[in-house]
Amino acid sequence: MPDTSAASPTPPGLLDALAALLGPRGLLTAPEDLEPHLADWRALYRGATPCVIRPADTAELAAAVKLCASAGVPMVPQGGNTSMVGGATPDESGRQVVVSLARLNRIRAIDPVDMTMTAEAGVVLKAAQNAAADSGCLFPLSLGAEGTATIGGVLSTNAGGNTTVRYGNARELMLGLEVVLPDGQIWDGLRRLRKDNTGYALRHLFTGAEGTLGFITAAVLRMYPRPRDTALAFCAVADEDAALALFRRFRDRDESAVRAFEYMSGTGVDFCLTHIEGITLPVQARADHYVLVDLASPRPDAGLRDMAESLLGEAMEAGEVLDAVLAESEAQAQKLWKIREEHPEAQKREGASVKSDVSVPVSRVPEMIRRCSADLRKLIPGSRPVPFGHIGDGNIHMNLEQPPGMDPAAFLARSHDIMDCVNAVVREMDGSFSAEHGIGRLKTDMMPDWRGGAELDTMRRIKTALDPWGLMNPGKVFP
Ligand code: FAD
Ligand code: 2HG
Ligand code: ZN
Repeated sequence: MPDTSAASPTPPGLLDALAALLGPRGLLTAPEDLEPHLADWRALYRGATPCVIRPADTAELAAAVKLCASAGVPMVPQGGNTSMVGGATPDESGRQVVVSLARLNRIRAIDPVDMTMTAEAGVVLKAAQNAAADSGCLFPLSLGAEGTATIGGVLSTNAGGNTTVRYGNARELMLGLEVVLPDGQIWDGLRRLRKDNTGYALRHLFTGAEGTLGFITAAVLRMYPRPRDTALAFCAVADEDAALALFRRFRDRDESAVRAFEYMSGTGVDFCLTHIEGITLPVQARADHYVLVDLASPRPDAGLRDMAESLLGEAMEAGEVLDAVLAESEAQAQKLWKIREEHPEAQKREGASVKSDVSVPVSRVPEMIRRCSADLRKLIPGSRPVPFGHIGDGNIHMNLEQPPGMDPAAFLARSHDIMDCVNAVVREMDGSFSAEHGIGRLKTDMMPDWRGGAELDTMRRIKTALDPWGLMNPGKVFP
């Protein structure tokens, strides 16, 4: 059994053995090289590590994992390090080794007949999308961090994003996996089968496990026909109910065409107008609520623009839509999407904010936004609720911005009160406290309350079976 006592430093000889195995490109130890790997995107955590391992391929990773495992050294998988919950950051002990998958960045195969792509874990999501497009197909997963987030990261968090409403979460876009287990064994499950009922679906265990069960090194991804007709509308809507009513109009007319349907508050759009260059308000007058309706179809004659005009006209007559703009070009469509995508960055620049990535049944979203906003304003007078996100999935980022002028640290000290305030409403509605970002380090203390009893117990048994020494991403997911 390896020595896993918290007090033990990096075992002598391990760094030399890793250096001999991985070469200078595969092992970073200089402080300036470690720096980008130590903190998370939100700057919630800052850890320490003796080194960053950057293997060139699966076999090298497996050999490095064997070395670390036999030395009892904990390992933290890291992809693009865009986690919203501190999932890829080492702790402060200085014992946890960061394992970056960045050099496993090959697209091994693309098959437009099977509609599959075999991509390594370090392939950046945007690169996977581009590779699919080059082969005349679509890899539909899309999120604000797609220029940095990796295939290994999106699968390990079962990321959602903007197109879940049409194509599902990352899990639904994955057919097979290759994994390096915590003891260094390689499991080759890179099957590209649509049907494969052969015992436990291990691939689904590693998806969403946030690096606590092993390293995803490659995946078979599912592609779709590329869109040949698109339409995009940015709408000012009367209220939260009108946003949902508009979603239903589009969904009920042609569910398969609704690629994304995103809600934004007036406050969030105001922040984007203030802080992000190149953003202008596309509609005539400011509103308290907006939605972005993104339509796409593989049929060139789908007539999506006509459909959008007709449904928006009906919605205006019904008083749901106050004003709307349809993109006239791809460039304008991108500009409209930018307003939505820059919400996290604009919130960051406005000051301190606390995020609550929650979901409720779609029908309850308007009530949830209203109740949470009212409760949050009461909890911290002057604070500014900034709800936005994936209304079609019932997943709203029920975020709260600090009151202007308040000390950011004093506001952040209330983080848990703020999240509890939102979660209390969400719980009453049979929702979830973690819709798409995962648990990471941030939400481990919520697990017993929300997923306690048989559920957490079963998760622990699975964890112990696969990682008996607790070396994989310790301090994440489990309290
Ligand atoms: P990392 O942050 O590096 O890691 C995430 C977790 O996965 C960690 O626990 C890590 O240990 C583990 N991990 C990473 N790679 C592997 C691997 N190969 N094997 C095993 N474990 C691994 N998320 C959404 O779901 N929807 C959104 O719309 C969305 N928008 C975002 C917008 C912005 C601006 C930002 C900064 C983040 C956003 N996120 C979103 C969160 C984040 O991008 C996702 O969680 C993404 O899936 C993380 O990918 P990554 O490669 O950066 O993973
Ligand atoms: C998004 O939908 C991401 O843009 C980030 O999930 C959400 O910043 C957030 O709270
Ligand atoms: Zn989101």
